[in-house]
Amino acid sequence: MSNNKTALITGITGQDGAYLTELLLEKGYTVHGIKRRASLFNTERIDHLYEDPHAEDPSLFLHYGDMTDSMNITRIIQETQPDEIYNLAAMSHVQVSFEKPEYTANVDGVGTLRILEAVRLLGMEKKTKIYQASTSELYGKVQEVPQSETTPFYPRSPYAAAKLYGYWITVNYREAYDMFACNGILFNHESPRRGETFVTRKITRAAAKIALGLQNKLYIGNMDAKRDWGHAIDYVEAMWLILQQEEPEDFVIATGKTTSVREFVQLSFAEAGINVRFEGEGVDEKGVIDSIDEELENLSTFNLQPGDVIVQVDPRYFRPTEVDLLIGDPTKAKEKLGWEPKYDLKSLVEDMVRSDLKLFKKQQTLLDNGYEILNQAE
Ligand code: NDP
Ligand code: GDR
Repeated sequence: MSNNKTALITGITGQDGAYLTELLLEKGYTVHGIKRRASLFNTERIDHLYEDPHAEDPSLFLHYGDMTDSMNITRIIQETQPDEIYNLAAMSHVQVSFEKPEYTANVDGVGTLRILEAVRLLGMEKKTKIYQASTSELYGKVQEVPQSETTPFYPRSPYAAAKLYGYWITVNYREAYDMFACNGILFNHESPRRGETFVTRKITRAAAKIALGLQNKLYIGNMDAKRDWGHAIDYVEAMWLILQQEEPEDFVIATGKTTSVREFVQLSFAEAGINVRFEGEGVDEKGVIDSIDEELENLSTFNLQPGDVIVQVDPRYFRPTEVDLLIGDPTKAKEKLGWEPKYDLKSLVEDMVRSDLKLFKKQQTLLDNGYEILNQAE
């Protein structure tokens, strides 16, 4: 049932864009999304939601666009007349931002300004509410824990520095032009739809592939880093709640618990049936098979046995400046938004590993039947 509200989502093809689209369609919104032109299809995460534009009364529409193109963004906002804009588009990979700093600043920083300024230019300040995808990366070098809405920022990457601009320009437009523009300061959130090069998904994919005998080792970076990991399904609900408030405000969204990358590796492999213990230190640290669940023993084409190394540190994945410890304080969100996450770390890991096992079982079936599979980047 339509609720007569229209939302525009930038970054609709990403992890959060896909879950948010599902949520808004369920709530009866008409949803418009901006996708980038690519030489290959890039709408895999939302294909199950897409309706033929020729169908009767469709509620999801996609528009070609780019955060670096002001005129394109302004035209799409004018044409779609959204009640709510969710600005999720970003070059969102912290390590890649060290390699593409200027582009990251343009998309993640100035891109936010382009949205705000388009709304102002079109005289839609009183009509359109804006959600800005801010991040726990803003806290960077630890100033205090847990991190709340009042904790000082100290960005540690070109990504975080660009997002810092996005955060403050959102606050500035809210104060200068009385716009309903809010920052959600979201801590890491993951899911089976998480991009394959973020650490959690890289780990759950490796755990699944190793358990199925499709891979024999996971190469990883800094396992001492600690993150406050939640499930994207819970976090997109918070985005929506932030725009349903009487007053525009900024909110920290987090679980309040932190876990090291090393522990995430152990939990994920255990979920796939392999118990891992760690030996050695620093770059010499290794994850060794402690035991393998009985039903897995015959599965490995690499004939992996207890004592074999399956996790190895590769300094290639170290960052020039690292964020060591993130742990969020979601008190304000709980009190004002009534937000409460439904997933904990255990159910998140279960969801991701089971989904990757399913995915790679499909691939295994193809391989067993003589079909070649294109290798994806690890
Ligand atoms: P993803 O990387 O999965 O998705 C990013 C989206 O932005 C994709 O749709 C991508 O398109 C799009 N995009 C990238 N560059 C451009 C561009 N130049 N013009 C238009 N679109 C572009 O990120 P998530 O879904 O995980 O995150 C959503 C937002 O939330 C991001 O802004 C991220 O920085 C922020 N964030 C994420 C957190 C997390 O833990 N996931 C935590 C806190 C903040 P394409 O599919 O074509 O690449
Ligand atoms: P992050 O997520 O940088 O927190 O940004 P990521 O999963 O990339 O890294 C988390 C931590 O794991 C360490 N790490 C590795 N990271 C990757 N990607 N690959 C590895 O092999 C690896 N080994 C160890 C990292 O050094 C880091 O400490 C994510 C993104 O979604 C941002 O867009 C978002 O703003 C923040 O979360 C909150």
